[in-house]
Amino acid sequence: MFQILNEDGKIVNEEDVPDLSDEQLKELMRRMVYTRVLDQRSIALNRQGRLGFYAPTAGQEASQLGSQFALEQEDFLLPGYRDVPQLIWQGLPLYQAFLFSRGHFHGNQMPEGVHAVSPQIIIGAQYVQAAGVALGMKKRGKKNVAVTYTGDGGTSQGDFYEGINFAGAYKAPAIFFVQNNRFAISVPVEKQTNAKTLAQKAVAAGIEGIQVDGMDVLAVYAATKHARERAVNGEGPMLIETMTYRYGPHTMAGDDPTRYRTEDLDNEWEKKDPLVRFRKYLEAKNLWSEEDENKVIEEAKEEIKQAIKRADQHPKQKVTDLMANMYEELPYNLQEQMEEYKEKESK
Ligand SMILES: Cc1ncc(C[n+]2csc(CCOP(=O)(O)OP(=O)(O)O)c2C)c(N)n1
Ligand SMILES: [Mg+2]
Repeated sequence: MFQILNEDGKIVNEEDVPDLSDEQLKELMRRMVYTRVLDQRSIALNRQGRLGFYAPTAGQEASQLGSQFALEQEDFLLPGYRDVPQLIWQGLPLYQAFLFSRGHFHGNQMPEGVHAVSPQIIIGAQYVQAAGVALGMKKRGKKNVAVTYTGDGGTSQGDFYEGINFAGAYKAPAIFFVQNNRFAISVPVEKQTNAKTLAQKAVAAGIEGIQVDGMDVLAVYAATKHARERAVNGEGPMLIETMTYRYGPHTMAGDDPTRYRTEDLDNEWEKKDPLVRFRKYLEAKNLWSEEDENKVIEEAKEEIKQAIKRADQHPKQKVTDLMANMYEELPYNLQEQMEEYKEKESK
């Protein structure tokens, strides 16, 4: 397992420490703290009935944000349902992320210049799409990558194998993340596969694979940077397995983690917390203080408050809006339905 920063916030691998400025290091910490607050607020808003679908992210910040930090604006992001943080840092306004949660179509409309699709709910489907997007980039001679994420459970899907195999065959510039948080809802990874690691699945596709400490933001960043460089230089795709953990439930729809996870396991992983170890590292360099942290927390709370307000004020979704956003040209049967709904909505 590739690691740079250990649980105590100490560098264990001098050679691979990424070349990041002090400002960049602080920005990474800021994003992780912000995202932890966003997770807590999203859970609360969901419980108040003010958000819809939500998949908790606490524990996975290093895996999610360390990888996104290594991307360029023109890279194309294909996230899964838990990967809303990457989308936000790639440029999706927060109020739109909230609208996505509520099932409003405007949550799926990427602003100009944000190269991404909305989070995929079908497990693994984004892997095939990422291979296609990456091949398109290659054919156009673009020096960019397509980046996608799935979970440990996702690696059992056919689409997972199809995606990595296709991208491998065409040396398409894709980066495939497997965020191994050890559970697919309640199913532990040991029951998911007999493979010793998920990264080794890359071998069958003839592509590079690496297992990374997903609680170590520097390791995730460095691995992604490396994968990106290889890919844009025509050396083909890469599979990155990040070893991580979700502290919360699978989603807010009602699973109870105490029924499938032991307290010992939770405790073991909380000791590896990505924010704790990175904070220790930055504090030792005099780059972070309690004051910095509190400032980020307050800023995050305020921005979240404004974003939810804006989402509340956004016009309610109509059935005709939904239909108008599905096709460039409506098929005749939907045209008929469109007329019917227009009539209903006018009343
Ligand atoms: C094709 C498909 N099958 C089943 C589901 C239901 N489902 C939603 S999440 C999930 C588990 C996914 O686990 P994993 O890939 O480990 O990702 P994680 O949620 O842990 O991030 C399942 C089976 C689905 N959304 N799509
Ligand atoms: Mg999982």
